[in-house]
Amino acid sequence: MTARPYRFYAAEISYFSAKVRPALRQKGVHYVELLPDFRGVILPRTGLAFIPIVVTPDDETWQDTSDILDALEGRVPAPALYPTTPVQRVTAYLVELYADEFMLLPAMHYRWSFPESVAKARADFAASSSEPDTATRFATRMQGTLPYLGITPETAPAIEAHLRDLLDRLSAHFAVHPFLLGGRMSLADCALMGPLYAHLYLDAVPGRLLRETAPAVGRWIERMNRPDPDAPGEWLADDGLAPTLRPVLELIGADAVPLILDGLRAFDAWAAEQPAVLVEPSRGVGGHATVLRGVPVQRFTSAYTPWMVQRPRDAYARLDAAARAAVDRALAGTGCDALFATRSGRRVGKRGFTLVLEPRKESAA
Ligand SMILES: N[C@@H](CCC(=O)N[C@@H](CS)C(=O)NCC(=O)O)C(=O)O
Repeated sequence: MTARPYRFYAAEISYFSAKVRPALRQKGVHYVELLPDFRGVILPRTGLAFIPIVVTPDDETWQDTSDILDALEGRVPAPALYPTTPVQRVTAYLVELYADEFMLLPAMHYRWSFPESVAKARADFAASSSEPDTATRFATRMQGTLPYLGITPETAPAIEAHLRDLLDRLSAHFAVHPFLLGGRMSLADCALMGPLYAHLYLDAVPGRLLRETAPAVGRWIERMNRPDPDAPGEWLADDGLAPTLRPVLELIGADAVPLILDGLRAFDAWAAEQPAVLVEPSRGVGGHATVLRGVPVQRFTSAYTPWMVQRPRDAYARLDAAARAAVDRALAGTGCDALFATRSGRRVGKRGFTLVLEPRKESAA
């Protein structure tokens, strides 16, 4: 008898769906991909209108791509997507943070700031929805988020320059290595597929830019979407990072880490003012100023950022002193090391699928 499949509610042009799909395929999981059914499945199961979700063969619901990939790795360990050696493991979480949090800027900018991209995205949204009016309203709402993310005519040149640099550096890397950590896909590649495949490859204006200026990135995208579960390859030996990955980490350290840390500081300042009990923050808890390539940026302060920052920080904190020293050496001078130099005040967790500010432990201080 054939086992029941995993049910993956997702969309081709959805950022976070593109992060999970290659993992399901690399692991050779028996799954079906279904268009999102918000009223019948997603809202009743999660209380949230987010995609993707996964419903397992034994009827568990998984939501939030970081939790989905963690759960999948636990349930289907081979081929592994999470390196167990310290430098590669922390790097994978670091790239996940960058892909999920910072890369929203170029991905949303190139989808919603250019009329040609907007027209295609609106048509794609309508095609993948059973309710075209809802899809249109959703598209309008997404376009309206640009200023909250810090995407304005003033910041656009810096965002575009960042993407061009990223494409150049990834092209140089993928000319030598099939995946970010060597010959095998990891969490880092999966996360980067969100912006690079679902938005920047499929959208009209950046799709041309990618195809014309970064064909090696296009080949990586196609490889990621069609992995062979029987031939997953190997990460670099001895917990190594490729010399060609260093410029990518330097770019993350120069542009993304300072912006993420400014968001985190603003969240921490908000959190310090909250009562000591469990608090359910809204998605945005005010606004803050940051800088990208010397350009002032005003952004909303996301309650989700601290939850994502905890992932690489927790992976780092769990290491013994020798392993931490190895990570410090590997990241020294990239700017990414700044992420591990401080720890934030109050933890963000989940109750069910809901993000919460954990109660303050008065005695722990
Ligand atoms: N952190 C979530 C984010 C999911 C997410 O933002 N999904 C988008 C589509 S790619 C969405 O459903 N957005 C709906 C909204 O923002 O209201 C995850 O990793 O799954």
